[in-house]
Amino acid sequence: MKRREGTRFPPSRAGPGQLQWGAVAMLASCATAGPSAPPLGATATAKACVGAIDCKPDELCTAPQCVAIFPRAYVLTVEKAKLSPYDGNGNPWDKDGDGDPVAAVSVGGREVCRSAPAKDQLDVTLAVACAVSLDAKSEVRFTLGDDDGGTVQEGMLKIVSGADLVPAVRLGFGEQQDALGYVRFRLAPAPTGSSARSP
Ligand SMILES: [Ca+2]
Repeated sequence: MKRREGTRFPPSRAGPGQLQWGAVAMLASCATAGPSAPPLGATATAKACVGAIDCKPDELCTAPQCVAIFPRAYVLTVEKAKLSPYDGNGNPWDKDGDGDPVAAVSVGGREVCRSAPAKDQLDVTLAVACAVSLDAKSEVRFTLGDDDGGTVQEGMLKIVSGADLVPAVRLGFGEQQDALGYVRFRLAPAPTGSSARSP
């Protein structure tokens, strides 16, 4: 049988440090296919729970029991990125139109995910998932910038500690914002048995 030539998958546009949503989803689904393991952070004295109200402030309810919030693996999903109409100097982000928001997340100085630039959309809905491993001292950095010719101009930097993310863990979402824009994210425990990149 003659082999067909000229049919190729489109090349990935992501660089080595850029995690793509599809790749994360695949990892998660593979990781949950095996036999279940005890939840990370579970202890012999773990309290039974059906919701967060049953657990201590520094615990999560991963039914049927409370587990420590840290350390454990999470999926941090960037859901929204919004740029102000002007940069920090009061100028338009681009000469050719509105800014092109790019959101990125790093943990401990290592970038774990980055959204594709949204061309001329100041307010963009995203679904960029990052597999992260967090402890109480983890530094999670959200970067929101304008993509200009492939170079990200950082318009906003926010550094938060893992401890600051506790309310987001318990509520499931949070926001990092300043005058130039904001990043909305959702933080959820990673599926049991899945792996995350170490900070
Ligand atoms: Ca633009």
